[in-house]
Amino acid sequence: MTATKSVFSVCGMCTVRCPIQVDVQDGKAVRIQGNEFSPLKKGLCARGAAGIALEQDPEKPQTPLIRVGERGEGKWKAVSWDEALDYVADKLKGIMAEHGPRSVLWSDRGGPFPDLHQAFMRGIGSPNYCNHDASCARNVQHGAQSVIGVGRKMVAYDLRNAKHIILQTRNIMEAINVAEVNAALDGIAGGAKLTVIDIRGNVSASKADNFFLIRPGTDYGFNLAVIHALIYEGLYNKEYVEQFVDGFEQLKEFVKPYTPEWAAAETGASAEAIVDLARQLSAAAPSVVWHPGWMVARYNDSFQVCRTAYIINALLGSIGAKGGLPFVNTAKEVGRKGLKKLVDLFPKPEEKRADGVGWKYPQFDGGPGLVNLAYDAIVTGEPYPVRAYLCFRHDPLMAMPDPEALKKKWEKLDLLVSMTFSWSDTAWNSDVVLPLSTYLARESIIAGKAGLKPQFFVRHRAQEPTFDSRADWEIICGLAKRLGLDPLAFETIEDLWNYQLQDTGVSIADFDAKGFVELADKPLYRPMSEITLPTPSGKIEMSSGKWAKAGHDTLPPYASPARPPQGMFRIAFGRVGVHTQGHTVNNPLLAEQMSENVAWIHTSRAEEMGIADGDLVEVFSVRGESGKIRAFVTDCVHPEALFMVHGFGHKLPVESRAIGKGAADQELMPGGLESWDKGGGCLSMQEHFVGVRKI
Ligand SMILES: Nc1nc2c(c(=O)[nH]1)N[C@H]1C(S)=C(S)[C@@H](COP(=O)(O)OP(=O)(O)OC[C@H]3O[C@@H](n4cnc5c(=O)[nH]c(N)nc54)[C@H](O)[C@@H]3O)O[C@H]1N2
Ligand SMILES: Nc1nc2c(c(=O)[nH]1)N[C@H]1C(S)=C(S)[C@@H](COP(=O)(O)OP(=O)(O)OC[C@H]3O[C@@H](n4cnc5c(=O)[nH]c(N)nc54)[C@H](O)[C@@H]3O)O[C@H]1N2
Ligand code: SF4
Ligand SMILES: [Mo]
Repeated sequence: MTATKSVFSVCGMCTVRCPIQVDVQDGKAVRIQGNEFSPLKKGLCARGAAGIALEQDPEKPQTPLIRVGERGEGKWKAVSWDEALDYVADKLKGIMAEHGPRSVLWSDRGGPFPDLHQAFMRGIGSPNYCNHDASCARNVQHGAQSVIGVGRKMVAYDLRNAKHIILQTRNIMEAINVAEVNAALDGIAGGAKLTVIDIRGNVSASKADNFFLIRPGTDYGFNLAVIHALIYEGLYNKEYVEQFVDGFEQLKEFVKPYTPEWAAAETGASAEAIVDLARQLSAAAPSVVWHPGWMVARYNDSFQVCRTAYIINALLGSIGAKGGLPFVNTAKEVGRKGLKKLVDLFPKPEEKRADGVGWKYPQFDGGPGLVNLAYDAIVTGEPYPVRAYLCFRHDPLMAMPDPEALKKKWEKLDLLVSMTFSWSDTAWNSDVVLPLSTYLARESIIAGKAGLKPQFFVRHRAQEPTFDSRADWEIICGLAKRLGLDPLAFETIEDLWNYQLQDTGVSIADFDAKGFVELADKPLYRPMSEITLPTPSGKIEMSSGKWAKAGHDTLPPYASPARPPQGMFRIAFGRVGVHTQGHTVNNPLLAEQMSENVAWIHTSRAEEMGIADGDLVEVFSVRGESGKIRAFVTDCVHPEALFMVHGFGHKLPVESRAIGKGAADQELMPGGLESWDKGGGCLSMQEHFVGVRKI
């Protein structure tokens, strides 16, 4: 046995991308820990520790595959990488010759490395780069942009220094980002209060000082009442508002009817508790973090929930404050040069986007677009036909509502390629599967991370791939070469890294010590007076000028969510600590931790229906789709909600540990692809009712 070497890398078990160090023995990864030089110290979450099982698991695509049967039939021809890349490149050439480069659509799972993907799309001349975010955090992104003019990650959520943390639709203790969990726990240990606003008692709620179990979908009403209390009880920061806020009088007038008493009837929270919360916040201000949420693709007014979270932070003076939401720094703000972008290798296509973002919807962020709207162009041919879809590390058939409707939308595609490190519903329904090496067996491009201390970080390959898979850069540069995109046809990862680093004063060797390179010695908190906000007014906007110009009212009246019809529930979903979305359910180690999901049903409702805890029940949609799942009967969920952890109910025969375990929430949302929040762009996945019957 040879000595163990330790390789600095980046976890890929979820999108958070924590810094890790991997022990490698005889060319195989044997142990993963958090990067000891990072805020993780050596800690990691359960999923991160299970990465080795993923690498070694034979139940994943092991070679490139080309479909030989019908889509979804599961009949494949195994081919070499040359054959697979030639096949995809030839198909793309044919489609582009007939329908133009704009007919090619790309989607991925976002994260820190999309520069390479965007460069590829620019290279071929298509404007249609998208990511998954319409089913995740677009409403927060647009919420931030509408209030402070910049994206949600351009402020930090300074949990470690906070005096009061509010989690609304945000379950920090189970929907994990390791550094964030550590910061929140440090904050709480240092005396910060924790308030949780949720529809069920989750793990975060178990640590809360104040817990509001509210009626599902009433958060906007709750927040308007908090704003009412802050303003009419004189609890907001008047100086800050005068200096930095635009539209305060309009907001004050708007929230007049939304008293705490009104909200009590609407949300189920008591008026006194809402006023008391406002007082607690005022006492802790400006070191308050009212978290604007993460997975907020839930309701038609979720954008307003995110916006009002930022507005509350602004009224408390916490935007820009230490212990609140300080502005982060990029390389530029600390006097350094950023990475050279791969997208700059090619000119920006002039063509408008197929999803309407930037022209039909000028208020939305053009970067990742709204992929669900791009699918409509496949069906309608408007504004032009989309005929090829390259789906990278993204499983829309699990991540979007109503998979049967989505498959129908994809029928007219001439080419559907899935690049993935595990089987997924989307891979199974593709024409070509290109197996991506797991994060332990691939390098990634260098990424820049804005922060109080900005940094560059890199993923090294810890071991060679167990099966015949390739790194993302190998796949994309291989396609680039075949399509004549010479500037992007890098032959080695070092060439690529050197291109990125060329103006930065940082060399690849500088990453050897810690796996990342910090661009500043200590955290830089910039005072509000030094911040230039790119909103139309230059101030924090209570009513967005940009959205108003696009014809959208950002202080709309509250609309009460419909009550479920007699005997039915509102579907609700979320995460659990030991799984990531749908793609770890078949992981040998994590399947052992939790092999199926359960349906949370309130005790009173279960009694009415004769359902006991642990009973097998059938949950059905209004259109008749159904799933079998065990009931978890509890007092800790709102009686209107039926909650389940997302990602279960797999049907693929190639996943022996996941098949037939639990139910799939996305299948219980008929017509869900057409239901989206016009303010923020996210799908509204909890605007659906389900029924339950005992089997
Ligand atoms: N009904 C319902 N729908 C949802 C959600 C829900 O709770 N309920 N959650 C939504 C949310 S918040 C999101 S972010 C999306 C997520 O849904 P997706 O965007 O599809 O994301 P993942 O499941 O994380 O990963 C997608 C695929 O990429 C593959 N993959 C390849 N390489 C990698 C890698 O390096 N790392 C990782 N992690 N995966 C890789 C995985 O195997 C998986 O098949 O789904 C959304 N959709
Ligand atoms: N372990 C683990 N960690 C993850 C992930 C994972 O898959 N697994 N995924 C990552 C990703 S992609 C994301 S986006 C984040 C998601 O992070 P979060 O958004 O924090 O996680 P969720 O569990 O989706 O939802 C948070 C809470 O919203 C509650 N909720 C549902 N409906 C309502 C409502 O109407 N009102 C209120 N107030 N609350 C409601 C749910 O009960 C849940 O407790 O997690 C990230 N971290
Ligand atoms: S939160 Fe867990 S799974 Fe996600 S990147 Fe970090 S260690 Fe990996
Ligand atoms: Mo997400």
